[in-house]
Amino acid sequence: MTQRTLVLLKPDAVRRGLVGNVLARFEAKGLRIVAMEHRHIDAATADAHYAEHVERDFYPPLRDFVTSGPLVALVLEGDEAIEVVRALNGATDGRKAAPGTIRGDLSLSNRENLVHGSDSPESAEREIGLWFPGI
Ligand code: IDP
Repeated sequence: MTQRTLVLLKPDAVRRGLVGNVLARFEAKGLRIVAMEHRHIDAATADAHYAEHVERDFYPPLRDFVTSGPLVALVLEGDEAIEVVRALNGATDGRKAAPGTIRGDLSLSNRENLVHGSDSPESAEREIGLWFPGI
């Protein structure tokens, strides 16, 4: 089933010059970029995006991180795109993520783990509406 999913290339990806590397993996897999924007978000946007995490202990440093510099937000489309992107991203903690995944190959951190991908069709709809209300 064709799906759309919201992906963020977080500020560490931009700072480390890994945007091209990560985008190439999604494109090589066959996913299509249907929207993309370079943005530096404020705390209110971070809170809206991570609404389910705002009360968690790990959230204040996560908010500082995602607002620390520009990121690249995009919408990817393809067959089973939500699950496929999550598999390409790898486990949340870069130290534990499998080699071959984005986080497993390129991140050594639980927080600075380069990418976000929507975790369900409901999240994808909500997040795409938040980041790209026009599409
Ligand atoms: P996900 O991005 O793999 O879906 P979530 O559990 O939704 O993981 O967490 C959102 C983001 O919060 C993670 O990608 C990571 O940047 C950060 N995060 C999650 N758990 C921790 C933690 O235990 N310590 C620090 N940061 C965390």
